[in-house]
Amino acid sequence: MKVEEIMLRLEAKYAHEREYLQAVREVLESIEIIYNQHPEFEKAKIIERIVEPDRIFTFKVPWHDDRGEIHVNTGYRVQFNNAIGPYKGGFRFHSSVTLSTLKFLGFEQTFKNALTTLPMGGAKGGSDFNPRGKSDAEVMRFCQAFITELWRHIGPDTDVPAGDIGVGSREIGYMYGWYKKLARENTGVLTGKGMTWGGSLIRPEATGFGGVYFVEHILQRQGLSIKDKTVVVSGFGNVAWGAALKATELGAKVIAISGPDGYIYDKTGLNKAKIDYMLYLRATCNDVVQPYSEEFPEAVFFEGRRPWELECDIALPCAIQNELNGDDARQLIDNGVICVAEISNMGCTPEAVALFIKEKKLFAPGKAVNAGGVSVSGLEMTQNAMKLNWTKEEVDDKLKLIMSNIHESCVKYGLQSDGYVDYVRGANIAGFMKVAQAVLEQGLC
Ligand code: 2IT
Repeated sequence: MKVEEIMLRLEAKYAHEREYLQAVREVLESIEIIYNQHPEFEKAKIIERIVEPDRIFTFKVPWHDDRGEIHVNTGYRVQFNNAIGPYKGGFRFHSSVTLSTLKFLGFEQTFKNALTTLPMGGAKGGSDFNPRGKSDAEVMRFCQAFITELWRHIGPDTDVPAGDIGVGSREIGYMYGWYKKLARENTGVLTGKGMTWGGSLIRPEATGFGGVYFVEHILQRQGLSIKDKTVVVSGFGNVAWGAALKATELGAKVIAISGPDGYIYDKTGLNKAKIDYMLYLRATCNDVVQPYSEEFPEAVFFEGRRPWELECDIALPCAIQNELNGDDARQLIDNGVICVAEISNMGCTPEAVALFIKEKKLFAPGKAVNAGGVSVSGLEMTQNAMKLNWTKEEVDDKLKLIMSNIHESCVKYGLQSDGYVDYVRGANIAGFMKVAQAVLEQGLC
C-alpha cells in the first residue's frame, strides 16, 4: 500500500471533502508500515474497503417554524463500517455540517469504537439544521421530520444513533418518541436517553470524564498527576462541562472555557457553582460564553480570541474539529504546556499534531481520548438489552476500565525506542488492526 497513491485517488474522487481526506490521511500515514507487513490485507484490498463508507443516506428534511414558514434542511446518515458490531455514532445538528464532516466523523468513529473493546461499528449522521434559537416545538417538528426519513434504516441491532454537537437529551427525546411510534417498538434504538426511559447514568458526563481519566493515565506514566495542574478547556457544552467537572474534582484548576464569541479567563479557577452555571449558560444563552464574565466578575472575557494563548499545563480542546492550529500549538509549547488531549473529534489541525509529536509533547488524539462517550453509549445498549439499570458507580467503574484499556492499547502500538509514546500512531494502529482483521475474516461483504 502506498499512502500517496490511495490519497490521490480519493482526492480526485472527493475533491471537496477536506475534513474526510484529512482524517483518512492521518490514519493511513500511521498504519502504512504495519499494514505492509500483512500481505493478506493488501490481497483483500482492506484499505480500499475500509476508507469508503458502507452506505450513505441523504434526504430532505422539510419542517415549519412557529410562524408557519417552511424550511428545508438536508439530513444524512453515514453507515461507515459494521465489521465489529451494529453501526454506532452520533447525530450532529449544526449549520456547518456537510457530507464531508459526517464522513470524517464516521471514519473516526469506526476506529474509536474498535478501541472501546465493545462490539460497535462506526457511523455518524446529522443535518445542517441548527437548534440554537429554535423553540422546543420547532426542534420537535424538525426531529420528527428527520426520523420519519431515517427510521427504517436504524434499529437496536442495525444502527444505534446518539447525540453530538447540537443534539442533547431534548433532541434525543423527540427522535426516540417518534421512532417508537413509527417502529412500534421500545428497544432503545438511540443512546443518551432520559434516565426514566432507558438512559444510562454517567452518559451525559462520560465524554468529559473519560477524557480526564485518559489524561490521568498519560500523566501517571510520567510519574505526574492532574492534581494542582492548570487546565485550559475550549467550548462550554456538554463535553467541556464533563471535562471541567472531573478535572476540578481531581484537584486541577480549570482557568478557561470558550464559545464561538471568544473565551473566558477565570484566574481563580472553576468551582462547582461555576460548572453548574455552564449548563445554565448552554441552555439559555444562544451559543455565547460572554455572560459568564457578568455573572462572575473575577473572570475576563476576550472577544474573538481562542484560549490557547493562555499559559497552562494541560490543554483540552472540547469544541469542534480543527479548533487548534499550528500557531496555537507553537504558543502552547512556548508557554510550557505538558499535555494536550483532544476531547473534541480531530480538534487539532495536522500542523498542530505534527508539531506536538516532533517536540515529543504528551499529545493524544480524539479517537482515544473522547471514546468514553460512545463507551457509555455501548453500556447503555447493554443495559437496555438486559432490561436492567446499573448504578452510577457500576457505570463509572466500567468507564474507568475501558479508558485504561484504551490507554494500554495506545502504548502497546505507539511506544517508540526512546520511550516516547506516539498516541496518534498507537490509537490508529490499534483501532485499524482490529477492524481490518474483522473485515478480512468476514469475507467480501
Ligand atoms: O463522537 C462521539 O463519539 C459521539 N458523539 C458519541 C457517539 C455515541 O454513539 O454515543
